[in-house]
Amino acid sequence: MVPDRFLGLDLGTQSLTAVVIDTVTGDLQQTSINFDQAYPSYGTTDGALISEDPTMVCVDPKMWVEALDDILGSLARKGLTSNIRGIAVSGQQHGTVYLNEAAAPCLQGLDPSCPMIDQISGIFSRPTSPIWMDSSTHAECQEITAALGGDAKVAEITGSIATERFPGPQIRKYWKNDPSGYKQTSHIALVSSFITSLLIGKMAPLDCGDGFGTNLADIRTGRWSTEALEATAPDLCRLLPKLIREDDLAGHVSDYLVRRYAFSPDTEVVIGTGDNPSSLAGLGLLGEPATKAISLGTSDTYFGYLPRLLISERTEGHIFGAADGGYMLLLCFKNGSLARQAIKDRYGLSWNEFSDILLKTAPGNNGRIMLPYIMPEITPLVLKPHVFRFGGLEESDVTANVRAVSEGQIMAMAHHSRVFGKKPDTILVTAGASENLGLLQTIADVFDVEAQSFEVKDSAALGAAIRAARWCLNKRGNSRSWRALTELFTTQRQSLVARPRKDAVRVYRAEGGLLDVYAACEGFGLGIGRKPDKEIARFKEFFR
Ligand code: XUL
Repeated sequence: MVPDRFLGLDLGTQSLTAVVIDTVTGDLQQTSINFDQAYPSYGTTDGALISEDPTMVCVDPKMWVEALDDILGSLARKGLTSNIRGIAVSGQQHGTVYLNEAAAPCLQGLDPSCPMIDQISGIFSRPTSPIWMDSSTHAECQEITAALGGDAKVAEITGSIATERFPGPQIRKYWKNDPSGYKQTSHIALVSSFITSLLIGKMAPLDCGDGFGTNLADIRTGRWSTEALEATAPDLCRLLPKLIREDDLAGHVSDYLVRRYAFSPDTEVVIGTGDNPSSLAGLGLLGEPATKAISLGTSDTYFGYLPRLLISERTEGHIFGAADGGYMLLLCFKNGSLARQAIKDRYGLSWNEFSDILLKTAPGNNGRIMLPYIMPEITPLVLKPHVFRFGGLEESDVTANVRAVSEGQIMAMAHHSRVFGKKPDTILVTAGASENLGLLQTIADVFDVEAQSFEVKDSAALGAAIRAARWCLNKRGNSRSWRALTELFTTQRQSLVARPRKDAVRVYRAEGGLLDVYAACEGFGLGIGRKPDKEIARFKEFFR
């Protein structure tokens, strides 16, 4: 059988992952480079540079360029590149890369005899890229909101209220703080379009999956919004990539990839997208609104497919584009695995021990709740880090803290996801922590739905490979559904399933249950509610 191979590249926060799929045999190969380990000279922690002010988080984009070269080299050494038919990129969302006039000619003329890193140092107008973990643009968010007429109006136009980590406020801050750097910028890429540009040797367009996560595009028309651009920075339209509504061809691999890594010159590169829209495709959720996904990655995200736009007035959650031209909804929780990891490390536990504690202790934790804002939080918006402990949660109590951090995070998802309407039929759980049965069971109990771990941990990289495959196969007249393609790479594998336990569901969801207590604790934590003592006392009385 002649292989029909497609490559998905996911440039995440902590690592770059390549997944090569073969749509003839169903074979899947994966390889990954961890940024902290491979590139210590960039000084990152968990892939990011957090400054003294914890709201400022950036990366030197040259590190990503090195990683791309290294992963392509490793695929070439394994003999995998020559018959790859199509490639697509998935990138951590919202990060911006600022390029100058030298960038376009440099990418076009890359010399295959030496690595990219030796050739691209002069193409950046800004040495660092703010990434999705940055929350330093609160003032700019307020300015944009005022110019556009309030939160609801910004959300109606762009799909989200003005959001600290999004490119619009980030670009505004750059223009305000460094007008001459802004002037020297001739192109602003997002991570997905930047990596795609490196593959095709020219400036790549941006898809609406990533483009709608900018506060700059109009979610109805799929074009850059003149109003939003004007509220952000002068002459911005000229700097942004072309915005594309549905999956399409970005170009063919550059001569550099052909000559340095033995790709065939016919290899097609499909437009890139954000890691969350990519996961949506990788999980087979395009066109499947009843199933939602929870990704337990660096950030935790809750997301799902939307066949049409939500028209309710909404100031929470985000609407992004989906690869089929539809939409997706998303909530992002920044203190995801980093907060769980901090608790696990604080008490010297292994992940198995962490999971066992969740399986063996009683749901509800006797009313003890943690709001683990170790870093500034995105949902709900918390700019000053603080860990709240309620209900007599003692720091010395290991099991209670494990349960409190896990329940706190999962209840935050259940509480805030109500903005998207009725609860899902099933939840697919993906990314690093999805193998943790204790977390899976807690998700099933808090949401009162079946929670299934998704067998392939790298659903974003798989999604990118599937997007490449689907577009290229369609073009050849061999069209396949999203679901058929996903199933080809997942059905044979055994996945973990957790079903909701009736008694536990009652503890969380009955009136006065832990979800109600959580809401009161969160209100207090945000400074908009009184102390939740009454709710906690009532819970302890009824749910012991
Ligand atoms: C989504 C978000 C994160 C990043 C990093 O809005 O900020 O999920 O995409 O993965």
